[in-house]
Amino acid sequence: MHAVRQWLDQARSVAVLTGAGVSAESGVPTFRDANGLWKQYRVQDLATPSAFARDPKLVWDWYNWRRSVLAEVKPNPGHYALADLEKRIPKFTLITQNVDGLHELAGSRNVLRLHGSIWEVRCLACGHQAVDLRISFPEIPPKCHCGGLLRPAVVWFGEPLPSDIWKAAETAARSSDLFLVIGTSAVVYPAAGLVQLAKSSGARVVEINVAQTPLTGDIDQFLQGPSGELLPQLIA
Ligand code: BV8
Ligand code: ZN
Repeated sequence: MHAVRQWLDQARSVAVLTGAGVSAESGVPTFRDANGLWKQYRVQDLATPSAFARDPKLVWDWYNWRRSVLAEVKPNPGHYALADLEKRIPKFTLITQNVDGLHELAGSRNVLRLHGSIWEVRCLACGHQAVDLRISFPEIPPKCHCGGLLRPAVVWFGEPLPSDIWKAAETAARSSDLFLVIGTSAVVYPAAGLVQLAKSSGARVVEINVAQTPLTGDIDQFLQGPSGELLPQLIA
């Protein structure tokens, strides 16, 4: 921990990649320990265009369950610590795989949302995209004012990431001298690939997770523990 604190003090540009683990202490189930109700589904079975085409109601039931859980939760000390860190480091980029919006709620400004937002919807017919905070709709699946079907404006498996956001994330990883990877199982690509990109560009890589991941053997420092506890200690 002491070494990482020193690296943070010396860092000119820091990039951070977060996953569902940073929201776990806010009470948001990660994908691995999702509510028993959805246990019989894998995220890859629900978060895909074909699942939505086959059964838009089932997919919306899942998203509405997640939105209703998220409507009750707050950012945790880990989110706030990252928002603080952003104010202290000359160049700081927060890259998140999460769609819950908790980083922004905690005050993070420069957030690259690789996988979109659960709080935005997009019309399949007219393409209109907007924030929609409703946790119950007049009908499921919800319809656009044009009559088209609305979908969650998130990136599903098999869908490309928004290219401008992905390019900004690559640039941030490549130009970082310290890369923090926090609360992710590092199995989803291309997001997880940012770690290797940072490493091969000369960054020091620090992982914060309650458990080891496929990355743990390849990085400079593994801080084992809940991010909601370790991050505030790191920036104290
Ligand atoms: C793409 C948005 C190409 C939706 C998500 C084989 C077949 C088919 C596809 C593929 C394949 N191999 C690779 C692929 C590509 C695929 C992929 O990576 N699949 C994986 C599963 C193998 N990727 C894609 O399809 C991507 N698109 O490649 O497109 C393309 C290019 C051009 C043109 C067309 C296509 C799109 C991927 C994005 C999918 N969308 N989410 C939604 O959220 O509803 S992914 C979703 O799952 C999340 O966003 C997140 O990214 C991922 C879950 O990962 P984590 O965030 O890490 O969460 P998880 O629960 O897994 O882990 C939690 C971690 O926290 C654990 O490590 C745990 O120990 C830790 N933890 C728990 N508590 C704490 C903690 N840590 C700290 N503190 C704590 N308290
Ligand atoms: Zn429409």
